[in-house]
Amino acid sequence: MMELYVSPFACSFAARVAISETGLGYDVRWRSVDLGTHRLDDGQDYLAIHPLGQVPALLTRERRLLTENLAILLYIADAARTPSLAPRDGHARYELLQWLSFIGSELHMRVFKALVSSTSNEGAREAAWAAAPKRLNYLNSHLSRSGHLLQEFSVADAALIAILNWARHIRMDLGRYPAIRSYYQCQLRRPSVARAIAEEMKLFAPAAAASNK
Ligand SMILES: N[C@@H](CCC(=O)N[C@@H](CS)C(=O)NCC(=O)O)C(=O)O
Repeated sequence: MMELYVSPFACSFAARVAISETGLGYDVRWRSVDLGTHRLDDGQDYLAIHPLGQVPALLTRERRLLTENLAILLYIADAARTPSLAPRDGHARYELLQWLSFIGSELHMRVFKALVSSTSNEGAREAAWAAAPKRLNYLNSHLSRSGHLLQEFSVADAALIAILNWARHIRMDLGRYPAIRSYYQCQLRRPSVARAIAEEMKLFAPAAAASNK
């Protein structure tokens, strides 16, 4: 059995969508991480598992720890032998890696991280807003020609949806990027995404209540 370390509406949301797409849920033990205290729901110290304290992390079927969204999403897709979720060869494989890398570095780290974090300073926020249009216009232009990042829904879409979930929270106006907005609205209706949102909402409410105490 795999163990997936997640936190509601963090970038680990992508792994939840991927698990739902593959039907591997029966083989996953979900471990909820409090990113404020770095404790698991049973009080265990998460830093002893992943020293960076970040989610997602995955204890694989082989009992080896994998970190980084890109690697975890590929592991899940490969474990399920679902080639459309992560093409195994040819140019599509490289395109998948290209988009996963773009989402992880250019969108998550360069733009969204400073905007969602409550501890980032004004300079970091300004730099993030300044970096946003070039990257979002590039993505918008790609999505105006295609309903998915690759030819079909892939784990790169799962990763992108996890990031776009934050747009409303940071008051990013997706109306300026109509193809991204309609892509996101369409993805919200996808059963795996709707299911992941419902599951994370159940985790989110108690976590939010605890942090307000
Ligand atoms: N490079 C990592 C980044 C993961 C990451 O930043 N996760 C955030 C949640 S979206 C996190 O765990 N933040 C808490 C922390 O850094 O302490 C990946 O791609 O998986």
